[in-house]
Amino acid sequence: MSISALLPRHIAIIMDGNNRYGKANHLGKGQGHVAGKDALDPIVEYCVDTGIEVLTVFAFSSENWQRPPSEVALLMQLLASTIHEQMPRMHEYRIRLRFIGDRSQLSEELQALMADAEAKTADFTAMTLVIAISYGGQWDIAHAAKQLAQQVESGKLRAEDIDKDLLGEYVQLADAPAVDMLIRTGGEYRLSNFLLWQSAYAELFFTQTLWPSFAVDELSAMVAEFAQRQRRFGKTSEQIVTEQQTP
Ligand code: M2E
Repeated sequence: MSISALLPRHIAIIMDGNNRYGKANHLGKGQGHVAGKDALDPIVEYCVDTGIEVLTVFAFSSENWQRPPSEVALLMQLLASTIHEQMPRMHEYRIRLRFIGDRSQLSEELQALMADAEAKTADFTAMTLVIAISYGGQWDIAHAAKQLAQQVESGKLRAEDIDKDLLGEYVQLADAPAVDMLIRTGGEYRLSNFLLWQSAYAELFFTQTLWPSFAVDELSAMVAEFAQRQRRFGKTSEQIVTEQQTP
């Protein structure tokens, strides 16, 4: 098996634990998110250096709108300032920035900032960094279904021609490789409506580490574990048993 077959092409991260980090470190309200914002930079650099094609992070979920209004407002502020601050780094590392999620829920100002960031980095090829904002896996699938339904309604498509491959062309990130590794920090064992369709065959990784404390060493250990799992996957269970019996 070649080394590239053992390396994930697409890593997705649920960056959970910011608020608990803030409480544990006696930070002010919402300051855990500020700490969380800085944790991403070394992770992005590791992924570029390792040759990961796509890194997708869950910045704000469909369900996060139900958080206290003050926290939602702070997160929106933080998203806007982060996108702004990240632009020089995107140019330096030649990273293409993309956003997925229901943009209609966001302010015109934030929507414009996102569109501008995507346009300015569209030709970069070192890696694609995808930020999920106002994103939910169920929204994503429903949104794709609605587009197919509209084609049926207008007579461009027959219902009987809808299958998983066609629906898969209409979900977010249809042009990217499927998620190979899905990581959740912060100690919960849930997918929380993240990339449901795209993670159908993903290897799952969970850690107690709160997002602001998540560092490259731990990610690198997970990528090594991913390679081990792929190695086993490439063999039959009989081969694995034989291997364990041979000292
Ligand atoms: C992020 C957004 O909790 C969020 C606060 C803002 C920063 N963040 C976590 C992000 O996910 C935009 C870019 Cl360009 C990068 C990271």
